[in-house]
Amino acid sequence: MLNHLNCPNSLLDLSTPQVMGILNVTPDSFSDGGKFTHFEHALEQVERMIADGATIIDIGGESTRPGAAEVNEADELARVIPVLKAIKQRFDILVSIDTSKASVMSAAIAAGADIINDVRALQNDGCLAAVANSKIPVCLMHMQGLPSTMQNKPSYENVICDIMMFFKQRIEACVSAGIARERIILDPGFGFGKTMAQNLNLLANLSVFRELGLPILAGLSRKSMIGNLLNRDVEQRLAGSLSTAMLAAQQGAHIIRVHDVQETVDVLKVLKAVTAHR
Ligand code: 8Y4
Repeated sequence: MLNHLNCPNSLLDLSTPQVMGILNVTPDSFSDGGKFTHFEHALEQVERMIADGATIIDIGGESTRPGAAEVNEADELARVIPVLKAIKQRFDILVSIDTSKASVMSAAIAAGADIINDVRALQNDGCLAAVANSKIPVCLMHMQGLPSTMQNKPSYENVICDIMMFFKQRIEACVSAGIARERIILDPGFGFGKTMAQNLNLLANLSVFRELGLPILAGLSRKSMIGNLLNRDVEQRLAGSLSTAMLAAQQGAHIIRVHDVQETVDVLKVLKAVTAHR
C-alpha cells in the first residue's frame, strides 16, 4: 500500500525496507569516540555507507543518549550544516537532519536537507512552522520525558496504545500547521523513555502502527536494550542489532536506522528474497 516517500527532489522507494545510515557529528558520542567530528572522515564514512546500500544518511549534531548534555544552537549549526552541504554537493543521496531546534531545521532545509528527523516530534517552539514552510518530510519520534531523565521510571497505561494516541495527536498538530499527512514518517522511539519490557513489547507489536498508513522508521542499532538483553558492550552489539533490524522489517518497518549499513543491507536482502516466495 505504501510505495514511496515523496521528497521534493527524489522519490524514496518504500516497497522494500530502506537503510538509514547514522552519521554522528557530536564530539562526545560514546559510540564512535568522536572521530567523526573530523570533516573528511565524516565524508569517507558517508561514501562507504552509500556504497554499502544506505539510501538515507542521518546527520545528528546533538547527542540524545540518556543523560546527555544539551547542545547550543551555534555549536549544532556549526557541526551539521557544513557536513550537510558537502554531502549534497558530492553525493546523490537523501540526507535527514536529526534536530529538535527550529533554527537548525530552517538552516538545514535551506542547505538542502531532504528529511527532518525530530526525536521531539516538532513539539519545540517554532518547529511545526519551520517544517510547514518547506516541502520536505518529517519523522515524528515518540519519547517519554527528556533525555536527561527519560530512563528513570518510564510508565505507560499501555505502551502501544499510548504511542498510538501520541502519533494521532502529533499528526493532527502537523496537519493543522500545514504539514500534509503524506509528509509524515512515524517512529516509536526505541529506548526513549522505555523499559526493557516496553521496548520488547513495542518490537513485538510494531506492525500495529501500520494501521495509520504512514511510513514507519525503527532505530534499535547498538541501543542499551540490546546491550542489557545480551550483556554486551556497545561495540559487541552487531548480532543483536541485526536481529532487531530483521524483526522490525518483518513487521513492516519501512526505514531502519543503523550504524552497520553493509550488514543490515545483507539481512534485508535475505528477508526480501524469502518474502518474494510467500
Ligand atoms: C549506541 C549508539 C547506543 C547509539 C545508543 C545509541 C533514534 C533517533 C536516535 C531513533 C529516530 C541512539 C536521533 C539514540 N535514536 N531518531 N535518534 N529514531 N528517528 N543511541 O530510534 O542512536 S539517537
